[in-house]
Amino acid sequence: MITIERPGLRLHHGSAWLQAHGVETAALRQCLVQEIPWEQPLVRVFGKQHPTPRLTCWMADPGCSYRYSGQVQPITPWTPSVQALRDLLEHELGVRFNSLLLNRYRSGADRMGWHADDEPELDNNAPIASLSVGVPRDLRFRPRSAGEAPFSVCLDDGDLLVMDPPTQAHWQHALPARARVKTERINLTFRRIQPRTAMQSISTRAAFGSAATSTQARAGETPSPKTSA
Ligand SMILES: O=C(O)CCC(=O)C(=O)O
Repeated sequence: MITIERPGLRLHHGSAWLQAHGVETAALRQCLVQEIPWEQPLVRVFGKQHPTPRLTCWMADPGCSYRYSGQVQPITPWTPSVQALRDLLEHELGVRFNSLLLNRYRSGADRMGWHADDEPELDNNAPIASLSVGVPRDLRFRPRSAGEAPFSVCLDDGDLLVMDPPTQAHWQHALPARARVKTERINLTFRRIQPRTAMQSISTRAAFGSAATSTQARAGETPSPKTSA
């Protein structure tokens, strides 16, 4: 694993981490495509509804619900292949994740806007662990206040990226569109949330990536780097 450090940020990047742990990523991707009930929720941005520019699924322990664009999303129970990944991460990182956002980017047109995973219901002492399968995509990072230069981490098939606290307090991330990318990528971002306060929105803040406020973020256009969530 490579550690990337900046003021207020610490990431651990494991290349081909899944393959190194015996996972066949092409088979995993096929399995996820088939077994996950993918949805394309509508999100309200500046009073207008838009389909989120990617497919998603919220998977979690009972009680770990969240609200998306004003609607409570159903919890999808852990599927066998995702449960196996959760167990592997627990074994390797010593963290029991209780919730997961899956994002399926069908091509380079699908994207996610600037946001930080800093909702109040998240356990801000726990890391966030992200697994990627499929075509490589750049995950961009930028500081929430001026000073440090933005940078990218290229997340390739099978990669693990762990974001340690307090990264979310000081940095945002985004997955920009890439016109030349024609094939698919699935990302699984495992989190620890506090079930009591879980009825809150991961995504009302992140729908279209204009990155502006926590009610808009996360979907996909590239906003001004000056804007913070
Ligand atoms: O697809 C990715 O790598 C980013 C996912 C992400 O930012 C999130 O789920 O919060």
